[in-house]
Amino acid sequence: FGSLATKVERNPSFSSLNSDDLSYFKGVLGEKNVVQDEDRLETANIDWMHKYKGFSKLLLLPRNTEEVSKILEYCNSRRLAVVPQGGNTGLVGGSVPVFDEVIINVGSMNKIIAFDKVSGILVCEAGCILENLISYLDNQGFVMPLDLGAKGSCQIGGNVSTNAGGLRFVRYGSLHGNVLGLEAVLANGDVLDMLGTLRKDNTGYDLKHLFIGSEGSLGIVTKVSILTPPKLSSVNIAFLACEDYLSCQKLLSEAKRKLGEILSAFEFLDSHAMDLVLNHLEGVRNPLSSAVHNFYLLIETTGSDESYDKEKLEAFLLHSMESGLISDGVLAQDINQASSFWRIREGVPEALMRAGPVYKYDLSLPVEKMYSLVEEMRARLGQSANVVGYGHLGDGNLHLNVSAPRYDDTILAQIEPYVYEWTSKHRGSISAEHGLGLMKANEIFYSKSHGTVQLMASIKKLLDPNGILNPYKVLPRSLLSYS
Ligand code: FAD
Ligand code: 2HG
Ligand code: ZN
Repeated sequence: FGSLATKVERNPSFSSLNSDDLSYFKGVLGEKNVVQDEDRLETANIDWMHKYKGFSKLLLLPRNTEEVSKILEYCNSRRLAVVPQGGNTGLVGGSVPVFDEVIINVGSMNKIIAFDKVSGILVCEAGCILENLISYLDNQGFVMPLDLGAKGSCQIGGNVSTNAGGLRFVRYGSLHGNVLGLEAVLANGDVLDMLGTLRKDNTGYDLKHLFIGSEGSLGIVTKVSILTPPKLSSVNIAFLACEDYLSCQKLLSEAKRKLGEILSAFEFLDSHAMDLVLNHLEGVRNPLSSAVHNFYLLIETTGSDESYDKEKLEAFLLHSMESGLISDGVLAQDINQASSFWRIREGVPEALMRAGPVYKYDLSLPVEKMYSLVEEMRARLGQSANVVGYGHLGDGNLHLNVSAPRYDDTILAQIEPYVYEWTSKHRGSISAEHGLGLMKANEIFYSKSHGTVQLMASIKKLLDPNGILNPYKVLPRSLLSYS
């Protein structure tokens, strides 16, 4: 394990579980929702990358908000630390315990509460799996404004708590815009009803935003209301090759100008990412017949006029080919080919996982600077690791991944703090979309001023005075000492 747990000390003010605690939880949740089974706990204690591992002895599965409220109130009074967990697909060590925190998963709270076909507003419980919401909406003629490779496991509560970005951000924007309301339970068990379904509501501070992206450190999200756009009839996807990064950049500017109103994804992967996908995932092949390319781009358009949209995209591709920006390209001819293009892009994290230990950096950077960092890292690390660059180019979000033969302090010392300093120097963010979790809690100052972090810590202390909610995560540990 590449866990940082050894560098973190357990907060001595937290209690350890005893048999009275177990009896209380069983009384509230029923025997079968108080999980002590070793195999179930093993899975819940380890993160998706198998990099972070905790030692929790208890997983609680509440079925409604009232149960969440009762168990949190109890944990707070007993000073039992908790970690909220959704689909456990987080990539920064935020979703698993560091020590013996009680794991609370709202996965049984998976009901759709309401859907308004006129406004497109969906209200649902936080444990709904993203893919189920996507299918539900598809049947209603709508789409989720959020899509990502982990959709089969991640929960909407986890998505909201990480403020996940994903593959359609370039079109629909952040969850801070799309989430219209939510219900959350605070550490002391108080239920905050902010489950509004209004697009406009300027009645004072909009506190729901505190919970969007706070990674379970301020409360447990139990319900969400979200604005969903209508499903449009014409979707086109092109898989393209560029030979240099400057061409990728120019293509992005062109796409924004020429495809603006229909552009729904602009993703890129470099040849290292492509090789990993081709070598580690079954049934995936390069849709471009002509040899090897340096960069691959996936451009998707979504609009309402089949012939107009296709014509537009084809004209854009022809022009890009003639001007030498792209060296090869193919348009998906049917839905199967379209999903095979997406499989390549969405499959990169899985391919990296199969390749072995990986150091992940999720950075916001000016698009024109972004790939220089990948090249610099390649030069720094030489043969000792495979440096891979891909991500949401349309949003200025680079996923820099360093795939190594083993987790190794020498390699880590070559990467950090260099990557963070580089990002800070270019006024980027050290977390574009995955959050800080355990991995980057102490690095927050690379992206936020001292005053801002101090205020964040004050808000944390106000809402969670005993610090029981997802301890050791998000905020620097030096600011979170509790008396
Ligand atoms: P978890 O991993 O279980 O938890 C994540 C964090 O949220 C933790 O801090 C946890 O404590 C907290 N949390 C979970 N549920 C709740 C709740 N109900 N209330 C309060 N706190 C809660 N992220 C992107 O932004 N864009 C991507 O494109 C993307 N693609 C991914 C692809 C793959 C293959 C994988 C494995 C991950 C990807 N991610 C991506 C990471 C991303 O953070 C998650 O997939 C997702 O948003 C987390 O949801 P989850 O339910 O799995 O939450
Ligand atoms: C993606 O965009 C995810 O595929 C995962 O955010 C990124 O693995 C990563 O670094
Ligand atoms: Zn991503």
